[in-house]
Amino acid sequence: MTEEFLKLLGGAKSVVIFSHHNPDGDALGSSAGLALSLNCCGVKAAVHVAGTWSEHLGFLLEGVETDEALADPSRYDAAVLLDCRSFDRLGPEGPEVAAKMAGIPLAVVDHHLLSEGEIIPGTWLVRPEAGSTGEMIWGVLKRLERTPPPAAVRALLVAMATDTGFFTQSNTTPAALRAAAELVELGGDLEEVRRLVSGARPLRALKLKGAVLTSLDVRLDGRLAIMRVTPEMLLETGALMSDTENFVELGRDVAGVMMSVLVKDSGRGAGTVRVSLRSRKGVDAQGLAQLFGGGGHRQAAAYNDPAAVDAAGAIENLLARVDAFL
Ligand SMILES: [Mn+2]
Repeated sequence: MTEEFLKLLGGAKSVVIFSHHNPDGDALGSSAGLALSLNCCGVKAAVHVAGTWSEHLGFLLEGVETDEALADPSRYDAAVLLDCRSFDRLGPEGPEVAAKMAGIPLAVVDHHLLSEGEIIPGTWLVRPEAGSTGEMIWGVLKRLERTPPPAAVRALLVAMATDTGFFTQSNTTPAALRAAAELVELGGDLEEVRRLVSGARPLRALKLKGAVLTSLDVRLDGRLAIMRVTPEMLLETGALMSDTENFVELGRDVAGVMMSVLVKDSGRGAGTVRVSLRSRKGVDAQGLAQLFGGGGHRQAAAYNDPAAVDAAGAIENLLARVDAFL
């Protein structure tokens, strides 16, 4: 952690926090955890959320000041970008946000893999070995000697738990477990976190899960599992695309599957079909995602297929290139 990074975040009196488009548990949890912890020590912290998020994670934003309009960016003396490294990752509103924030010092906290030759300036904190951005935020708070309030402890545990598959995936390092243990010592309750994250889904999300499971197909001698979400499935179940969080994991439950793929087609045409990948150890999901302009981690990656207009097209394009990875 550079001194420059700590000075920027430690010295700021008013901070705005961003994370990637359609934030997941780690993005929302680390945003809320940081905002609530900064609020506690007299810093004004607001969160700007881009896109949509899974409804059951809404509790994370309770008590958090949000700033969706960004009407007066000059009120902030620092911006923080979490779980990604570019305002491009904010989706359609990325360029507008980048322009608004142009004059504000930026601190980046991210655990995604670096591209070759990528240079890390002093106000970037990038640790691809970290299990989650939540784990990194906890490290930052310790260095700044800030004690998170109970809601922030919970939010950071949600971030860590959701990004590590409840501390079971290969990114669950000793450091990740230690970070979680420290938060449990501060009063964090993993049973409560599990209930909030996995036990409070809307019915429509389970109906969609059933349809997605029905679509499960294995290819390449059982090494590849492919599932899809189609506009028809969304219509039939009344579910939203944001209800599909973690569905991609389902394919990995099939014996022999080395990579699980979820193709998400919301019916908006070319460039919008999202492909999520989860792989077993030794299979490079990120390398495959990069072929299509995406990224992520070695065993969890995603991309928007630039050429496909629907799920069937994205599956065809995937099958043409996936062989080399399995
Ligand atoms: Mn993450």
